[in-house]
Amino acid sequence: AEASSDSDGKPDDDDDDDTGLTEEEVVLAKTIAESPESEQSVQKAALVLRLREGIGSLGRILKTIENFKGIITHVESRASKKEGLQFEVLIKIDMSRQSLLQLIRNLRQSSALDGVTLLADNSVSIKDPWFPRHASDLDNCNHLMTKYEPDLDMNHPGFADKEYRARRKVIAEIAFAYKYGEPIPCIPYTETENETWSRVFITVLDLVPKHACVEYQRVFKKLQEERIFESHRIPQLQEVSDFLKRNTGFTLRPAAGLLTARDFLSSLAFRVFQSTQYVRHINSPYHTPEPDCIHELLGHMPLLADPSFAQFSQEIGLASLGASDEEIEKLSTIYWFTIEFGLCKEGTEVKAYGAGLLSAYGELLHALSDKCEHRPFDPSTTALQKYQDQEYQPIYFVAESFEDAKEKFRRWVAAMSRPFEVRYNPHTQRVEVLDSV
Ligand code: HBI
Ligand code: FE
Repeated sequence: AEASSDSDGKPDDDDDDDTGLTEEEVVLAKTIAESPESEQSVQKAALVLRLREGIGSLGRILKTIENFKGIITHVESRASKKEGLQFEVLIKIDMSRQSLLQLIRNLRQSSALDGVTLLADNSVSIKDPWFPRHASDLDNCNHLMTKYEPDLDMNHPGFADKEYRARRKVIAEIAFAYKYGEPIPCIPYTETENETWSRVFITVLDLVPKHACVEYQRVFKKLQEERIFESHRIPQLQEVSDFLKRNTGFTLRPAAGLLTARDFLSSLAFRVFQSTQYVRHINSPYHTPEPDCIHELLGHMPLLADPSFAQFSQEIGLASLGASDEEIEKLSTIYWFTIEFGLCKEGTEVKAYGAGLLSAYGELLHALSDKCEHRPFDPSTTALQKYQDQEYQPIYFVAESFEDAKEKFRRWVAAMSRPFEVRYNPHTQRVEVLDSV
């Protein structure tokens, strides 16, 4: 099934090209270059080949990939619909960009691998950056950053808790298996998990009226009225996703943990928020250095249902598509100091709108105290501010309003180096690329 979903369904990607190969010789090929990284960096690719002389030629292909120092992570084969002993093979590889280009060139010429050919037109996605064009493409954007996980980090409160680690695994599997368009599986949260939620929920209830921006408060109330936010149980991602959809068109998809910044930001372009579904360890209810669903729900959900904030979020996502690594780093930093830790003016007061503040008692009070520095939000300087994710921020950026932040951000994005423009078409839910070269 994986092979067919990778090769079918996108007829417009399979243009005839000018390699001079006949239809018979040519194979369906799809290269998914997942990031426009530097030549040496390892990237993921998927190739679909048609083998004209039986499955036996697969050995030669694998050997060739090995020669290019590619690491094969997945192989699938199926009989081709074409006449005779023909097969289609899906091969996923991790490979340096340079070798990948060479391999594709080789497969294209087909002399080295007689009987095996590759439709080469998709290798433009190697030349040009690949990025998702539709929310369904986010199925390919689930690359985890292994940073702070209970299995890996001795300082994680769940490190020594076998049961917790097993629970995390079960919930992570749901995210890995998730495909676009499916309902988000319901997780019957345990009593302990609901208890952790309750504790945080009560502290947030306490802080919201005084410190959260009005937009957050308005939606928070609505979530309570609709009985989605209740103190005794963790809401299910699907019901929250439906709520967002009704309000701003945002939807959720389950994420197994911290994603790469590129993958995480790209989903925002489609008004999709990648949300974790597991719960922090009960021993550390008020602080978690990795995102968990309590942070996503209490921190992010209210503002994703606010039209102006939703627009701002999507624009950060759109700016990230096809951006260079340096630009992704800048956009992550802006994301960090706005969506995660942003403050905004409200009359003469300063309020919190960042999710990392609104879901964490300690840092919220710190951010609004005189123990830190407040600077005006300005994308060009904010983007260069170093941030760290283990302790409270020493500096926060204050926006005049979401509208003002959006206006400033737009002007900054216009000066980015990308040689094309992207535009989201809400009717088709596709990103359209407007070439400016
Ligand atoms: N992944 N699941 C998840 N949640 C985040 O908040 C998140 C992420 N990956 C990267 C990331 N945040 C930061 O780099 C942002 O600054 C983009
Ligand atoms: Fe977050």
